[in-house]
Amino acid sequence: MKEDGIILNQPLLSIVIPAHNEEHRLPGTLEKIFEFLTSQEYAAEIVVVENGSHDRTLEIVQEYTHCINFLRVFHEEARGKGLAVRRGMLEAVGQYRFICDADLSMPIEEVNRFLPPHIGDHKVIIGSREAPGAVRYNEPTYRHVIGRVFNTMVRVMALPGLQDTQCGFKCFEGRLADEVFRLQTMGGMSFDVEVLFIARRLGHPVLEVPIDWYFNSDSRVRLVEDSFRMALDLIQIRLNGLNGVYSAKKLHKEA
Ligand SMILES: Nc1nc2c(ncn2[C@@H]2O[C@H](COP(=O)(O)OP(=O)(O)O)[C@@H](O)[C@H]2O)c(=O)[nH]1
Ligand SMILES: [Mg+2]
Repeated sequence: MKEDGIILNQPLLSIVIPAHNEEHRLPGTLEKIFEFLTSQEYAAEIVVVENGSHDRTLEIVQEYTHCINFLRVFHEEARGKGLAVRRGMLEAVGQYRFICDADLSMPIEEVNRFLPPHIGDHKVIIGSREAPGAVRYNEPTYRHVIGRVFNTMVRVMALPGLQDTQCGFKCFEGRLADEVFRLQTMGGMSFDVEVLFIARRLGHPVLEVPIDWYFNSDSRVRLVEDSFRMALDLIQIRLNGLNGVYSAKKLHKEA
């Protein structure tokens, strides 16, 4: 659908869902999103990217494409949420592209708060469990504490002022998404920090939107392994910033 940078029949919204071993959670999520989107006045699409699964996630989503005509699914071999989101955000064609965790821990009805007219001039709008007005339901203390420690590191190392970069619900204006996700290098769980760092580098402020968030104990995050990796990635992001890896000039060279 993308031809020479021009998008034909562009929907307002793309919902991009990274999915890894999600055969149980994804069907309910797709049905809820389908029901919600068909009740809205704007055009939308759903883009699922599955990678590294050992279950029937891919086949199940392929089956859904027969009954949801605005659903597309892609597959990558190597595991990594960042890899999947990058692919999905670049395949998506919406005027706004919304990253959405498969467990729908934020009710999908809230997605409209990430779209005009609610966002002013912002092109990067992120769901926040920390902004005033946000409510976390059922989150165990240990997960909350780990999250706050990581956020302190994120604020010191890469993104001063942002209270919650790790929530799985984020919206990017489409043309900016094409730039930011082309510059993304990280395929794992640190990609959120990296893409927000890139967006700021390109001159775009990030708006945190308070959300209702329901903790789901079924998690793909490997707490020790992923936390260690993410701490190292913060250093890498700073180094990349210093070395011009996120420079807008690279986009023009590539094009
Ligand atoms: N495609 C893909 N998605 C992933 C991968 N790891 C996690 N995810 C997705 O990222 C989202 C958040 O995962 P979840 O387990 O709910 O993380 P938590 O809420 O932070 O504990 C879900 O949609 C997962 O399927 C991966 O390697 N590949
Ligand atoms: Mg989750």
